[in-house]
Amino acid sequence: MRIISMLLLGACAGDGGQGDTGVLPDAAPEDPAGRLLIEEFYYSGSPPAAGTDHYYSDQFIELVNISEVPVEVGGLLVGDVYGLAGVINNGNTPNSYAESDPERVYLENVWRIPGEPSDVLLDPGASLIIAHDGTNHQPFSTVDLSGADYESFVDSANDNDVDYPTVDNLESLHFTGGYDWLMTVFGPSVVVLAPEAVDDLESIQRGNRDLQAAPIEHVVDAVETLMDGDSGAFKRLPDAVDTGFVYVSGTYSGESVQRVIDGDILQDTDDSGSDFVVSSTPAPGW
Ligand SMILES: [Ca+2]
Ligand SMILES: [Ca+2]
Ligand SMILES: [Ca+2]
Repeated sequence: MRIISMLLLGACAGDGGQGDTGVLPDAAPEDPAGRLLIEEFYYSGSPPAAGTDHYYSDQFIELVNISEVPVEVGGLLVGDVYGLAGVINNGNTPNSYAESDPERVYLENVWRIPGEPSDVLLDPGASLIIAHDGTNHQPFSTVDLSGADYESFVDSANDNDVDYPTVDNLESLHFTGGYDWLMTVFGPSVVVLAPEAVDDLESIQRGNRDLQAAPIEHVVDAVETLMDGDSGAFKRLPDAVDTGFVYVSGTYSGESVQRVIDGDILQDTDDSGSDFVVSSTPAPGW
């Protein structure tokens, strides 16, 4: 069994941190629904630095256990949702399934935390970081993901992705990307699905793309980001999952979106537009 605990929680160890509140000793692990939230999502890529531009290998997703009991995260699915982020090129029009099939989410890529649910536990108040690449991205970025819990590793013949040995790999269930799990820097949407969703995934052909549709009842949490404030028509998530969206100031802005924390409580109204704020300092760990 793997137990992910509060090693990254230094900033919260003092008074008032989420980790201080009512942790039940020796509580039995529970499933993730209602207990696991996306705390931060960094997708925009870094401003030019150290001779590179268009640096995006530092993308990450951070999940937090907001409950008082350990949460079973083995088998958890994470995917990015099909659809344009906005009018990226002249003539782009909304192409998501948010309105045509609001009972499901349509995923371009699906990754899974290896193991049975009880094989991987996330302690109360602890965070779990999923990295594009589990390494220290300095000097190309300020983001250090060498302490990430998992990374997306694409095992391809030409070895373009790096398998960082100290960070466990996610299991690739469905991958349609290039040499790594690059989520669009214009603004992707991500869903976290309960392990049992794997039994209900359906392959959907969209032109030359093969998507995976999952019933929304399996959604544990989600975040919707789009290109800008005028891109609402491009929403990918149905209202039952997320009624709003959030956006950063631009591609390669080095900005992440972070969960609003009200006192000790992570705000969750199923509206990414009010539950997340833009931060100029992506902060894996919390
Ligand atoms: Ca990778
Ligand atoms: Ca690895
Ligand atoms: Ca964080």
